[in-house]
Amino acid sequence: MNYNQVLLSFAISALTLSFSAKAQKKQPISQPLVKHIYTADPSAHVFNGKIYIYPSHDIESGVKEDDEGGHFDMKDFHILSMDKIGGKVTDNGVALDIKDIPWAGRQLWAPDAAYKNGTYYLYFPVKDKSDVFHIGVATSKSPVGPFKAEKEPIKGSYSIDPCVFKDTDGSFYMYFGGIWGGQLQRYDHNTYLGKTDNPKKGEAARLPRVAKLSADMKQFAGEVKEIKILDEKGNLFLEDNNDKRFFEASWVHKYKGKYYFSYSTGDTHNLCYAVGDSPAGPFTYKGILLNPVDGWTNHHSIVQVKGKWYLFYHDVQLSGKTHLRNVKVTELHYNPDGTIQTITAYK
Ligand code: FUB
Repeated sequence: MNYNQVLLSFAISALTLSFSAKAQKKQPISQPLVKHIYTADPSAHVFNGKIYIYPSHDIESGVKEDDEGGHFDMKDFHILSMDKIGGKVTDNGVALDIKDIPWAGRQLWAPDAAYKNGTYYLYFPVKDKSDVFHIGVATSKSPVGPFKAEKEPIKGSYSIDPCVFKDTDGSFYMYFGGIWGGQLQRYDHNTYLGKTDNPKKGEAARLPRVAKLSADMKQFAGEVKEIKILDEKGNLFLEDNNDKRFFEASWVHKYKGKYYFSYSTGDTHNLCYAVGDSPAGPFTYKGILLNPVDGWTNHHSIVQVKGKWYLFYHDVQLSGKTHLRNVKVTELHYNPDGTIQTITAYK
């Protein structure tokens, strides 16, 4: 073969490789619910028969990426709504702006919402003016706001990712916590230790927290407690088990009388779940409910709509960038023994 023939054969192989890579490119099982803004961390609820999604609103604020997630520099919330799964999705505009939260410094992260006695409650983590995360609450008479923030964060709240679960007896519980940039490792027995290294191998995995909410939904009614997530032998995970241990993104739902605590494993990008008999645990690890998605974070909610169960989640299909995500939904299925069928977001 002469020089030109070698070049030609290289070019043909490169073309063939690129065509077959394209042919094999994985296809997402769901499409972004909205494309005109970036959205993430979808907490979905059905209020009065309509579906409301309370997501983070991702933006490009120009903050450089750092290990603490400084580039997740969100400044407001937009609430999405739809009459049915697969129906038209409405963006209801700005529901709460960081400038209207008196105690807020920066980074409005993943919210959740609840309804009680004619009032909607929006729960959100944001760093205070000294750069420490706490959880705040804002109220509205409408599920889509505008919401008015309380003057102070919830007393005794810390870290990120609130999830508010209403039990069948009418009690409300808040679950929260997230390690690394979410600062959960800075607390021991609810005491702030100051800036602390990320958890290390050999250490016990940090545990998510739960507290019952007060009757007015604006405070904790009791002590903040750690939630035990146990392996099949009844042992707590170590930090080494980072494909199963808690990182962030708590969500709780109830199915056939059992409590399902689901969460992200963060640096290994799984969404896992554990099952228990009480809202405060302990929960026993059962498996992965969503395999890693495109992007770094994985954060979800699980909700029943008209008798079917759905997983709301996000990936980075629209932008390809870690901090500019888009929310999606797909149906979730249980096995007869109550375990959840693992979802892969691409085929
Ligand atoms: O959206 C900011 C943070 O990223 C959330 O609070 C985490 O759960 C992760 O999704």
